[in-house]
Amino acid sequence: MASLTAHNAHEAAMAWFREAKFGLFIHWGLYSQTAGEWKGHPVQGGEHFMLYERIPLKEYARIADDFNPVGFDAKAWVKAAKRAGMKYIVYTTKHHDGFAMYRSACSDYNIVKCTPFGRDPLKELAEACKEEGIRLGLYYSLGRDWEDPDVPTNWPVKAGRSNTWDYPDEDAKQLPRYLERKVKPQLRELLTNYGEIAILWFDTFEMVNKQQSAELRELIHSLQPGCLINNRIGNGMGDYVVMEQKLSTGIIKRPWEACMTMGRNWGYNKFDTDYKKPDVMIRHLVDVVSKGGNLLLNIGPNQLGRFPELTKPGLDAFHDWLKRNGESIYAVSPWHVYGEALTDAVENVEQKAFHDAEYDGTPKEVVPDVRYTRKGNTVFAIVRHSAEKSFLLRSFAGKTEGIREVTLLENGKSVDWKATEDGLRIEGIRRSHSFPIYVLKVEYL
Ligand code: FHN
Repeated sequence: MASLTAHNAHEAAMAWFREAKFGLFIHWGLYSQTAGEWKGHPVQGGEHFMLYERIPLKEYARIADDFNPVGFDAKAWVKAAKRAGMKYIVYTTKHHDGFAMYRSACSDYNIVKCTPFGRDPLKELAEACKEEGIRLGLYYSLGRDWEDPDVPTNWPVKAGRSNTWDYPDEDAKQLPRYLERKVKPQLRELLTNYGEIAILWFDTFEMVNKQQSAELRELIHSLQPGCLINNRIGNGMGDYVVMEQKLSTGIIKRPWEACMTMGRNWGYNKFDTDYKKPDVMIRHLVDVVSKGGNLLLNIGPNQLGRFPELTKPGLDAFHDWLKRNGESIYAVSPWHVYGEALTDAVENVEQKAFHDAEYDGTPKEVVPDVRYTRKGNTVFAIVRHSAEKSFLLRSFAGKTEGIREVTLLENGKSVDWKATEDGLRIEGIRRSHSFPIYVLKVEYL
C-alpha cells in the first residue's frame, strides 16, 4: 500500500508540474552581498566569482560578516511571484560556494550562524508559500562545493570547477565523504524541516556516479515521495529535463523546464542593467509552453533581500498578460505543431555558446509569428509581434472542419474567420490592447 501511495503522490506531483507552466527561480547568497564587485573591480563569472578570483575560503566567508538583508520579506517575494502568475518558487539553499542559505545543523557555514541577520529565510519563505498556495522547490548545488575539501570536479576539464586554491590535491578528494558528511544530512534536514517540498532542483552533478544518484533519489523519496527531482541529480535519475538559458527548437514530449535569467546573471549584480524587455520574456514563456515545457524565470535578490527595481516592468507585464491570456498557458498541451512564421523571415532561434553564470543565449530579436497551445476542444493561436489585421494560419490546413468560433481572448470579442483549404484565414483583427502578443481562441464543436 505504501508504494502505491508513494506512486500516486509522484503521479499527482508530475500532473501538477505539467499544468503549472511558470515558476520563479531565486539565486540569493553571499554573492548577492558583494553584488558583482570585489576589491573595487567588477567580478568575472557572476555568482562564481569565488572561483574566478580564487578567493581563499576564510576570506570569502568574511563576506557573511556584512550580510544583513534587513529588507528580506518572504511574503513580499511570494506575493510578487503569485501576482506575476508564477505557481512555484525554487530557492537556492546552497550554491557552489557551499554556504547554506538556511538554518543547517550539519554545517555552521550558514546564514543563521555566520551573519548578523541571524534568521532562517527558508523557514519564512516556506511559511509564506504555504499561506499563498505557491509550491516550494529547493535548489542544491550537488557536485560543486567550494567549502568542502572532498568535492572533485571534471567540467570542462579535471578540477575545472574545484576549489584548488584551498584544497590543491584534486586526487586526494573523496566525493563519498562529502556526500555522507554534507549532502545527505542537508537533504534530510531540508526535506524534514520546511514542510512539503515540490521539487529538489539539483545543479552540476559533476562526478556523482549512478549508484550515488540512485541513493540520493531513494533518500529523497523516503522522506517526501511526492517530491519531483530534476535531471541534474545525474545519471538519468531525474523526473524532468532542464534546459538552461535557451529555447527548444521543437516540441519535447518528456516533462521539461527552461530556466532563464531576467538580466544576464543568476545572482544579483549591480553592474547588470541588461534585463530582457517584458515582451521578449513573455515571448519566451509562450515559446516554451508551446513546446511542452515550463519556464523557470530567475531573479537575484539584492544584498538587502529585495527584488531589484529592474525586475518590476517584467513582473508587471506578466501579471497583466496572464490575467488576460492565462487560459492559453496554464494546463495546456502542445498542438500538432508548436507554431508557424507569419512572414517569410527565417525565425531566429540561433543559440549562442553557453558560458558560466553570466550569460544569456536566448534570442532577443522579435519576428512576427504564431505559437500554438491546446486544451480540450480549443486551440490557442498566440500571435507574437505582428501588426497584420488579416492573415492565414496555415497550420489549420485540413483542420478547419468543426471550428465553431474564433475569439480574441483578451476581450472575448468574435473575430471574422474563413476556413480555406490552405488553412484558417483571420480577417480584420481589432484589438483593445497594444501589447504585441495576443491570443486567438479557436473553439471546435
Ligand atoms: O553554475 C550554475 C549557475 O551559477 C546557475 O546556478 C545555473 C542555474 O541553472 N546553474 C549552473 C550553470 O549551469
